[in-house]
Amino acid sequence: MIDGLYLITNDDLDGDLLPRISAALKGGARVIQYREKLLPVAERVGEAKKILTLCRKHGATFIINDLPELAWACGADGVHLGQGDTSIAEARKILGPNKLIGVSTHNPEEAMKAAAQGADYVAIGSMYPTGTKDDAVVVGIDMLRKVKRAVDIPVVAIGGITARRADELLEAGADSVAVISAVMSDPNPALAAGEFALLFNRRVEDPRGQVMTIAGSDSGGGAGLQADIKTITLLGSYASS
Ligand code: TZP
Ligand code: MG
Repeated sequence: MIDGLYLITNDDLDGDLLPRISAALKGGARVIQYREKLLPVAERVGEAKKILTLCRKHGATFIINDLPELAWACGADGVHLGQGDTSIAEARKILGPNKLIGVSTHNPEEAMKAAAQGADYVAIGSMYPTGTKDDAVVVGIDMLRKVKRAVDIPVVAIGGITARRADELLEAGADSVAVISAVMSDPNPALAAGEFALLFNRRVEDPRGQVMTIAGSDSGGGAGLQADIKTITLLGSYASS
């Protein structure tokens, strides 16, 4: 299942990758992609299995970047392929019909091709300038709208996304937003992930319960009934006063 906050890992320079992922999952990340380019592949299997265990604990989806063989070896839910990686057909042969295959795209043509070849979701980026990927080209939010119109599989927006910017991506139709630095480089990954996760509550079909606030009125909207109602709504509940 690809929706909500999609967190991609970065290089584990400080040796604290697992606690950071665990915190992000507690904050509400729904998908974790293990994107490790430095460690020898044989050493990635053990780390990937540990991340898988964390994902299972939180009911999150676990995706491996680049390598279908690694996804298969560690029991992940799927693989994410770039335009120059293994073909979708080859990945499908390795992973079988039930695993997820995601593909990085940059325009509707690439997205439609990926969908026709059996991709389960596409990523489209870069939405904004990013310092995380050297060769990322900004395609912008209008390209997200075009890709969303072109395919009927989930569309993940990626590249330079912050919690403040995510709002307009959700409005443009993103099913999920993928981030690295906004969560992995934050001193508090749980809080950072939580900020994103709250944004997706607007898609909850039925409010999660009803909450009545008993408070004074603050016409500035920073406190009182007005602030409470905003908070309750962000939490996905139905507010009354
Ligand atoms: N693919 C396109 S942009 C990007 C990748 C992997 C980097 C995303 O990182 P950040 O820090 O969220 O901009
Ligand atoms: Mg790749």
